Amino acid sequence: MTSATNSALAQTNHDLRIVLVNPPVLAVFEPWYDTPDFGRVALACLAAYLRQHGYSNIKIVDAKFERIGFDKCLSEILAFEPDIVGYTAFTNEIKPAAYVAAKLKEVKPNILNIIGGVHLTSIPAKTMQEFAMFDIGVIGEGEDTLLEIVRAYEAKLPLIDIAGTIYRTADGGLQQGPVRERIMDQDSLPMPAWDLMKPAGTYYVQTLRGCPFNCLFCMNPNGRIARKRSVGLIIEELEYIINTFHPERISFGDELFSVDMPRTHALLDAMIEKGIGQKVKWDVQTHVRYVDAAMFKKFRLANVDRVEMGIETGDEASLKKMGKGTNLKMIEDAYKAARVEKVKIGTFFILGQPNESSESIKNTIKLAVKINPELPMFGLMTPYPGTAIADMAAKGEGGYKMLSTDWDEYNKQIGGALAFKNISRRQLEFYQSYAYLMVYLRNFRFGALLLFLLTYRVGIYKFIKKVIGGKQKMMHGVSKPKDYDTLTSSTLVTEADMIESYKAWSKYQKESMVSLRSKTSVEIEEA
Ligand code: B12
Ligand code: SF4
Repeated sequence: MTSATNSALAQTNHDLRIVLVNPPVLAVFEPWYDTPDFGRVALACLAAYLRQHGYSNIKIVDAKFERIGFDKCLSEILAFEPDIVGYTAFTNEIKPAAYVAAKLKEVKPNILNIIGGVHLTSIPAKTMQEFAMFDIGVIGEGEDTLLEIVRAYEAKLPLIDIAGTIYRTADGGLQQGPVRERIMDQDSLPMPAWDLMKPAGTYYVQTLRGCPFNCLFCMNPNGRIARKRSVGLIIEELEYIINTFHPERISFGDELFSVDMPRTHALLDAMIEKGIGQKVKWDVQTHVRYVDAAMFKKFRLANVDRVEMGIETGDEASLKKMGKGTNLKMIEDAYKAARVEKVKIGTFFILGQPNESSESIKNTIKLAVKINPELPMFGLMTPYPGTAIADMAAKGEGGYKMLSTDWDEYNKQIGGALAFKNISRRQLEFYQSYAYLMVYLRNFRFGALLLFLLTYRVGIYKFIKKVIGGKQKMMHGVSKPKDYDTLTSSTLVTEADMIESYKAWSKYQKESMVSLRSKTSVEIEEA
């Protein structure tokens, strides 16, 4: 944008009306995700940034958190009379987002529909082709890009050439703007606008963006440089949330909470000093490489409720190929250290690793039983676009066969997107249930098993129905709005597109960090 445009914009009133939307769910499969007691961080971050730049007519409609369906979501958006509506979507949320956007266009064709979030980021051109109701897409980190779109829209400038966007050209084609550099100085961003959401039971707080690893199943949306907020600002956000909303829990949403261990010690010291852990339950997700005896001791002193780590598999050969930078010894050492300090642990495992066999799954279950996490989680491999797994599945490598690019099927617990050559889908689903049972039963945790069954009863019922019924599709039998399938038909994405999306995202990932690597003096952890 030119300086002339910028000064013209500085004089405007910023009376644009903007709604930011987390779309409703089609059906409740996993109550924790589908009827969450927490709002979507991305929307709070974007709203805060717009507000910091003078746009105060903003409404957040977080349909999942507010537990509202499509009709209510639409009426809430329309009641605000927006000029611009922005949608966020993971892959399993893109069709519901597209449905809301299409319905809005039917009644208000002039509303500008913007789509952002990890799905659009991972496969931008195809998403825009597949879903014509989106006018423009935002690739990657959204704050600056959204602000530039809003400013250009307000100034009635064509929405072209803005870095980090994919937009429609006058002749009906698609064009990508220049690559948007990532925001190195995360302290320059305002605190998420939590005040624009209803008070929640749980708050996800982000202390950094990025992760140095390169797991086959993850697109690592924030890039391989961990960009951190400073301890003072994090404490400020924690205290604000606790004192204003009195939540039950704060979950740190970082990919790797303790990736910078000295900084983590400093943060935990500050939390201990302020007694944060006495005021609220809190948990983190991190990586076995970045925890040790001293760290767990500090976690205990800070009164952590649970430390969660992605273990993924108990098979050494699979671990080696995964790109996570771990091995069995590292995993077992981390869990021993946690046990010494009596810190509760949660673990994520993924069944369906490349060339997975009954043998390698048994290794995973054996490890899970041995480390006996308080909260075990076993997902099924899902070929999210932009990942090496999707690339392999599309090429028929790794023992995979792609079943579907119907994004509604892209759920890690019971989705039906992938088939496996060495092992049938039903066998895999059987192992998934068996794994949960083994962890609880072999460790004589009968009460915990009962609690688990009660908590996840809806998902378990749907899962059993699907397995017994022999249905591969998760969405089988789910009732949808009657025009849902027509408005969100999703047949356009092919295996070749998935291969291309992996290539394109790997390239974008690198380019969005080129100058950060040379500019920053902040220490960078590379795997
Ligand atoms: C924390 C987290 C969660 C939390 C969310 C908590 C919350 N309140 O938001 C929980 C645990 C609930 C969760 C659940 C799931 N998650 Co999750 N999650 C993450 C994680 C670690 C961080 C996400 C985050 O909040 N980032 C911080 C915000 C600020 O970043 P952001 O969301 O990317 O938003 C920025 C940009 O994307 C963009 N943007 C986003 N939306 C929009 C909208 C507009 C209009 C614009 C302009 C820009 C824009 O701007 C934002 C600010 O820069 C990511 C990994 C990661 N590093 O991102 C995985 C990740 C997003 N999750 C993933 C998945 C798969 C899931 C599940 C589907 C798992 C499952 N059950 O199958 C569920 C979905 C639940 C649901 N349907 O609601 C995948 C998504 C892959 C994909 N292609 O979909 C990721 C990438 C992890 C991975 N390893 O693959 N998740
Ligand atoms: S450790 Fe792996 S799964 Fe976790 S955020 Fe990093 S790359 Fe993704």
